[in-house]
Amino acid sequence: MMTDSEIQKIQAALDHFRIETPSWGFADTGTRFGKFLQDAAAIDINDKLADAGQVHAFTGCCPSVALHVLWDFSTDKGPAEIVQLARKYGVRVGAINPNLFQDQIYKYGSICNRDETVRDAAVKHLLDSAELAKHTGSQVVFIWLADGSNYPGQANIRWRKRALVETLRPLHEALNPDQLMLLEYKPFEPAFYHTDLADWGMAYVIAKEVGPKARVAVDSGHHYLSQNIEQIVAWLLDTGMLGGFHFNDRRYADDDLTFGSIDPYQAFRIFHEIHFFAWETGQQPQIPYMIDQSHIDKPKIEAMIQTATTAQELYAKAAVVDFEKLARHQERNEQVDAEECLRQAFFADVRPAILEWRRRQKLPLDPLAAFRESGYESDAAKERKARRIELGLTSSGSYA
Ligand code: LRH
Ligand code: MN
Repeated sequence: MMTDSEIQKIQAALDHFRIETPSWGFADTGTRFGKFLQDAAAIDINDKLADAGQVHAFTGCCPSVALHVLWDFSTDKGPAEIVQLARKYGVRVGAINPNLFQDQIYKYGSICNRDETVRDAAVKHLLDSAELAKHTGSQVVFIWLADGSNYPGQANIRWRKRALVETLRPLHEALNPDQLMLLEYKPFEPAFYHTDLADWGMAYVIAKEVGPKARVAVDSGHHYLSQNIEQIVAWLLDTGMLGGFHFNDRRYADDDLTFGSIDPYQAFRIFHEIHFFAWETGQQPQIPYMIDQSHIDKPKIEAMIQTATTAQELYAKAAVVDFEKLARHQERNEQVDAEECLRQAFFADVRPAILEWRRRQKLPLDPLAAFRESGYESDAAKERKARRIELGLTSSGSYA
């Protein structure tokens, strides 16, 4: 049974736990082998924000939506219209994600490209993204770079490292004092020999050289299977360089599967390092938690609700680790007892306390079931299927 203090810890943890949904998680996405269309998938930014509004309405913990500049903004839907739309659906615009990976000019990289005109175009896109963030009231510009090479000798890695700092500085200067630029590292894909921002250390070095508004972003899928992600999180916390997360899960590589679906204990260990840091320092770190997933076959809104409630459950479990006891066992190298502190919490049934939180928030006790009963998805499927035919958006497009 949960003690009253454990139930209070869970209530307090859920009161501040918020996780941002990605606009692109509501639209049809695929792999290089194709994309399977879903009738209910979002077609445009209005649909994406409407669907994100559903996730927040049923879970109470997803008030903001991350946007991807080239996928969400257009000439007829500028920042002001999008802010209005978000408000209409009960959410707000979150992180702004520039896109320096899909334009043909970026074949040999964007900000690390040897061609100055390409680097200039990339810097302009970053500055445009900063302007968008100011108009949408976003605190965060979230940067992921596909930049890298595919063969030994193809690239001067040191030259490209220096180019990273030179071309990221203008964005840093353009940001408001309360805005942050997050550098998201990734070891490989789409580059398969070297990636310019391949791991946390490289992102850390570049962020330090760029300036105090630069931080490191941790996408849980951007690690080798043998890497200890929670150790990276602990180091970034301890150095004040942890900028935010892209949460998902994977069995092999950057699979972008739903968070906690493959290795929930991994997710728990990450949340443990954050709660343990807060307990030890007395500071609750202000970390933007975001989802970054691609729902290839799962119904997208259901997958997002499943992700948000799983994240709540794992965050709540990690909040009830007995940190006094743990710290004592750690000092005395009592490893079995120390590990038992985490296992006790991980295997604790926190669901009654979460139901209590939902009851207090006047939220449905079972968000997924309530969403299914709402009939929103079948209505959306009917309307969007017809609209797709009208817009001629019926083909999924093939790899080759
Ligand atoms: C790259 C990434 C990055 C994005 C994209 C959608 O793998 O994680 O965060 O912008 O996925
Ligand atoms: Mn990501």
